[in-house]
Amino acid sequence: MGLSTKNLRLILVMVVALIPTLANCSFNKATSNHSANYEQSTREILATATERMQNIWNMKQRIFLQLTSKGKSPLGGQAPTKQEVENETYHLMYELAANLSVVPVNQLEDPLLRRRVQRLAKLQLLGLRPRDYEQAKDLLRSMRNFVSGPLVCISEDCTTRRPLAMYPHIVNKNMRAKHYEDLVLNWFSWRRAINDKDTAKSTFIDYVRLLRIAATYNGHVTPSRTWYLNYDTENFQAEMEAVVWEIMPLYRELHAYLRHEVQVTYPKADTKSDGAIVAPVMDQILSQDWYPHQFFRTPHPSRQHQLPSVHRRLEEVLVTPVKINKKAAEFFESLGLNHMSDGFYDRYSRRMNDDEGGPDCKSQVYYFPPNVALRYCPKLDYKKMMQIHGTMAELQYNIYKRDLPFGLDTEPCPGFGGALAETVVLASGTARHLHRLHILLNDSLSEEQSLNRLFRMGVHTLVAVPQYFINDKFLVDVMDGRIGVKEYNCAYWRLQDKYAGVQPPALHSSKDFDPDFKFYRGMNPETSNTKKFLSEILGFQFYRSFCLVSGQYKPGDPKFPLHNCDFYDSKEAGDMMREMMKLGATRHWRDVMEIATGERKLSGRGILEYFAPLFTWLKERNKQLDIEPGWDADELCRKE
Ligand SMILES: *[C@@H]1O[C@H](CO)[C@@H](O)[C@H](O)[C@H]1NC(C)=O
Ligand SMILES: *[C@@H]1O[C@H](CO)[C@@H](O)[C@H](O)[C@H]1NC(C)=O
Ligand SMILES: *[C@@H]1O[C@H](CO)[C@@H](O)[C@H](O)[C@H]1NC(C)=O
Ligand SMILES: *[C@@H]1O[C@H](CO)[C@@H](O)[C@H](O)[C@H]1NC(C)=O
Ligand SMILES: CC(=O)N[C@H]1CO[C@H](CO)[C@@H](O)[C@@H]1O
Repeated sequence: MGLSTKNLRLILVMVVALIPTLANCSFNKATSNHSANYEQSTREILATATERMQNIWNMKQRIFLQLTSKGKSPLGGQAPTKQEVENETYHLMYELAANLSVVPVNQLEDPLLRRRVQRLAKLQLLGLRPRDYEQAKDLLRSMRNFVSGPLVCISEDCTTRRPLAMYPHIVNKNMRAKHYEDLVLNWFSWRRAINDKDTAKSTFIDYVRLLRIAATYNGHVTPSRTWYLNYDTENFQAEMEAVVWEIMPLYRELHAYLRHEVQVTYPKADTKSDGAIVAPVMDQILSQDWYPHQFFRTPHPSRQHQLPSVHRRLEEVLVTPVKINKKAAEFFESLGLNHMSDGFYDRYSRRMNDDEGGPDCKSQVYYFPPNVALRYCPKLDYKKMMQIHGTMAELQYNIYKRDLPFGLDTEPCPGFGGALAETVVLASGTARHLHRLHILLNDSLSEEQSLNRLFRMGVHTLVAVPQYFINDKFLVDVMDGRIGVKEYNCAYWRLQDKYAGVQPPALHSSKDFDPDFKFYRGMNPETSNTKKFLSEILGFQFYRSFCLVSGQYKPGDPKFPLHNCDFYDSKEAGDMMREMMKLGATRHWRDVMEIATGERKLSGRGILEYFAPLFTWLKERNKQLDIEPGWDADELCRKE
């Protein structure tokens, strides 16, 4: 394929398409006749594309059936490979976007058709020319390898031991580490391993270059418009930042308390008395959110206030993974959503092989309308139990949106489905829900236990959210040229300082390149930090709404706090969820979120109300300990 084929074809098609308009430019442009013609030809393009998409879905279905039938191919013949599906999808989306980009959208009268064209005519990486697209995939593969490739030799000890991967090996090591020196050593070892000869940095630079090219194809002068494509908002970053500041008072209290714990445990973690927490320790804090032997103290550390262990009862009650799946599916049936039939479990629900996905395997949802399918992780514990509720939410979403025309059968913006899933994950983990499942005897925890649980949830959520934002902002500011190559690293630390109170473990310079592994993971639009941020924030907003409408959250009533809300059985919540799912991408995400929240903007309100008791406790505790929340910027990065 020649370099400029796409552009050349674009120009040709454009000229042809413009002729009727030009011939009649002195007349009212919106004559119904032209729009009828445009609509007609647009529908034809889309019909052909839908056929090709149907073909791709069939390929996916064959892959699913083959994967899950122990090698036998139930439909006969060799199933296609994942690469073939990817290739077909790429070519379809790429050609289709080119064909649709010349449709005069404003002349289409049918709003649904207009929206389909708008969504399909602009692409992110898929809009790159074949050669660039291949390179983008290679770069993403390299960056994935930074995270999970066995690359790291700690203390140069690779003659006797296998090299380690950041995830999961080093993350697990850090979780268990007891000495500050080890945390720091691991921190440096990984960065040295991936950025030897500037590999990490130059990979990142190459990738950003491609993101910029993708943006020019969309006609976006500001490249981040393409990165934030389906958020369809003038300055989406500003909206995210506003949320970060909204929850900052809570974050600062948690940060101050954690810093105090750091000083007690790791006197050597010299914070230069500016109040920031050292990055390797902050990483450990995040990895220990649910770890029973964490170094920081929960609000009520004594044994009697520990969270009740649910593991044994969970195994007794839920017995098999299939039973967990059915219980999770039942949650949605109780809301009045789809019933998952026996036919579904027979044909479209399959267990992952034991060797697949490792100890922390994640269930997968397949979408090949008219069918949807599930491959589930056969593990049995509290975390998996909550996660499978999220997976079932995704399955429900796919069932509702599969009737929409191709192009609109997606979530309205990346992370929206994740936010809906988050609500059910939150509900399923409450004492009230575990009591309903006969796993806990009581439907509420004691006040002390409750606070301990909120604290762990707080570490899990509140420490992660600013990191999603920082990683996303760093990428976008580089992409848009607000950060120049020479200042990458110092700019990164300025963001860490400003939004999270985190600093490097030693004086660093612009020669280093220090982003963490989640930064690289977020380079893939499928798993972007933007998407994670939105799922988390919007998830709490939805949760609050579902809990209010179901009467399971009554502000001011200590019997019905938001953090113990289980909206199981609430038809009102179910109606909202169904209505949103059924809309797919037919409307702007703000219109869709408004159905449940009555609001059209991201807000930290859900998070703030959920963690309100923790906030109160932290403020009092910090006062008692005479801890001043906040930090001052220290110059810990130098230009060289
Ligand atoms: C231009 O549009 C007018 C009004 O719809 C129509 O009557 C006329 O035939 C058109 N002329 C050409 C050249 O298409
Ligand atoms: C990828 O798909 C295109 C268009 O469908 C096809 O022409 C090409 O041969 C495929 N390439 C590979 C490597 O499968
Ligand atoms: C795009 O247009 C070309 C030329 O009309 C056609 O051959 C091709 O099938 C179209 N592809 C899609 C996906 O619309
Ligand atoms: C359930 O917990 C509440 C609050 O801790 C307590 O008052 C109540 O006695 C407990 N009920 C049972 C049956 O243990
Ligand atoms: C409203 C209008 O002008 N309709 C005309 C569009 O063109 C067709 C022929 O292609 C006419 O039959 C319609 O009357």
